[in-house]
Amino acid sequence: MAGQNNQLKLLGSFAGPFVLRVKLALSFKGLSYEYIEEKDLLNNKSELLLKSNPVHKKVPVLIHNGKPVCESMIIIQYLEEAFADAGPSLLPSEPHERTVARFWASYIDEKLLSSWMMVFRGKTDEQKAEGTRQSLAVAATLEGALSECSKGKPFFRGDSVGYVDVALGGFVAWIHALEKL
Ligand SMILES: N[C@@H](CCC(=O)N[C@@H](CS)C(=O)NCC(=O)O)C(=O)O
Repeated sequence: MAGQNNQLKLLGSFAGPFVLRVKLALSFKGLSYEYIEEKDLLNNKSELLLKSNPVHKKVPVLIHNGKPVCESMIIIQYLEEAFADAGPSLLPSEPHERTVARFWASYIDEKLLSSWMMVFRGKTDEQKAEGTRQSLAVAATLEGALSECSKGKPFFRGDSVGYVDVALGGFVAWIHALEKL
């Protein structure tokens, strides 16, 4: 648990899928934190955000005892290391399994997101159709990996929730929206 000498703050925005990843990880680990909503993320970023994440100027940012950590999956790796005794470990301890989890989380960020963006932001019907085609191909690859790694169990690594589930879990609402589109 984050005690008085272990102060955690999370800068976020309410609909942010990347923020949700960090909220999920904090919750699975049972870590308490102060949540600070970035009220006008797109038009008027707070001083705290600009100071804490001067490179990307994006949320989430975790601030641990005054020190900022940026980028959702890097924050989760940080939580694993800085709070190793808190709650269940999200990354497997075995080095190869750990690397496989990182590989698929990075695949989600690099491939799934870029194809979704094509659907949401494509300017022509052709661009949107190409985005849909790529999204379905990427999802099929992910499905294959999920069924191979989970061995029919509910989570990516089997019985317990982990790093890849958290990487995808932030997007559940988006996936429903994409299905409608
Ligand atoms: N790669 C980043 C992406 C973060 C991101 O895109 N955050 C969005 C909100 S969910 C944001 O801050 N957008 C503000 C902007 O683009 O100016 C991560 O994983 O944390």
